[in-house]
Amino acid sequence: MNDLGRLEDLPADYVAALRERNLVPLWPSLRGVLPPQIPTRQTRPTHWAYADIKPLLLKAGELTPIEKAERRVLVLANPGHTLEKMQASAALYLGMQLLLPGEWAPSHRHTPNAVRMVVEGEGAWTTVDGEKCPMSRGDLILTPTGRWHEHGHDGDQPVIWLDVLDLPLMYYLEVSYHLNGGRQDVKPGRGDRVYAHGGVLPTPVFGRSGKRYPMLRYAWAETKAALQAIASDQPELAHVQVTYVNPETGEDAENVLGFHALMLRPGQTLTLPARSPACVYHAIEGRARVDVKGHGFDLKEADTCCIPGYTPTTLTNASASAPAFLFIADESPLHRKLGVYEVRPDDQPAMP
Ligand code: 1HN
Repeated sequence: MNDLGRLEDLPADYVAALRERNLVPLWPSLRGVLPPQIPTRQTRPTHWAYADIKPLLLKAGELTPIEKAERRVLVLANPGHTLEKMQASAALYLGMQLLLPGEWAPSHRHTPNAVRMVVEGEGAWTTVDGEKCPMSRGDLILTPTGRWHEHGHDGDQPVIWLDVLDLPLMYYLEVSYHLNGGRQDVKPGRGDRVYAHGGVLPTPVFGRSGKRYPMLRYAWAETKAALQAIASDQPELAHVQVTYVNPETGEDAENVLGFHALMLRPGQTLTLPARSPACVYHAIEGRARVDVKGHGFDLKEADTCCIPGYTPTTLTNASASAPAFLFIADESPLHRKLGVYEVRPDDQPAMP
C-alpha cells in the first residue's frame, strides 16, 4: 500500500491551521521523501559536447574580460536540477573555464573542494598555497577546501579546463563562502615531483610533509603510463582503472568527491554495476560510448557526461585499434563516509 492519504483528504481549515503554525502532516509526503527500493533522482543522464562548448567559451572571452568575470566559466548544468541550480548531480558541479594568454585569475580560497582537469592548451599554471602547478592536457590539479588558488597563463593560445567542485553539497549545507587574497609568493618544492614515484616516499625520520594534501598535481603522463602498465601486465583484466589518492595515506585525494582514470582497450565493452554515487565521465583521449537504460552518449575527445546514481552503465571504446582514456569524477568518498555507498551487482537493492 503506497498511498498514505493525500493532503486533499484533510479538511482545508485543518491544513490551514497547521500551516499557520509551520506544521506539516508527514503521511501525505512520506512516500515522496522515502520511496520504495530506489531513491528518486533529479539528476538526468546528460551529455555536453566540447564542440558545442568551445566556441561559446571563446565568445565569452570576447564578451567578458577576466577582470570582470574573475573566473570565466560556462557551467555544465543538469536540466533535471533546473539550470539555475548549476548542478551536474546532487553533489557535483562542473564547469569549463577559459584563460587567455597573459590573463590572471586572482587568488581566492573557499570552503568547496575543487579540481581541474586540463582539456586544451599549454602555458597556464595554477598556484595552490604557494605551489605553482603547470597545466597540461590531462593533468589533474587539486585545490582542496581552504587552499589559496590563482590561475595565470604565460602561453600564446587559449587554455581550457574542466572544473569539478562539490559546490552543490556545500551550498546545500549552508557552508559555502570565499575569501579573496593577493598574489601568492611561490614557494620551493613540488609535490608532483616528490610523490611521482609511487614506491618511494620522503622518509618519516626527516619528517613527513605533515601536509593534508602533499600532492596537488597529478601529471597525465604518469597516470596514463600506470593504466598502460596495468593493461599490459593483466591482459585478462576488464576494469583497468586507477584512483587519484593522497600518496602518504592512500586515501581518496579529496574528502567529498572521488577521482579516477579508466582505460578501455581497443574495441572493449565494459559493463559497470549500478552504484549509489552519481558519476561523471570525461574523455581525455579517444572516443567512448556511454550507455544507460534509455540513453546512449557518444563521447568524443573532451566531451563530458553525467550519469545519476543507482544506474548500471556500459562503456564501449568506439575504436577497434586505439585505447580510450576516461576521467571519472564521482560521489563515492561522500557516500562511503555517510555509510550509504552501495553496489547492486544484480541491480537489486543492497542496503549497506
Ligand atoms: C572557483 O573558485 C573556480 O578558482 C572555478 O577557478 C569555478 C565555481 C564555483 C565556485 C568557485 C576557480 C568555481 C569556483
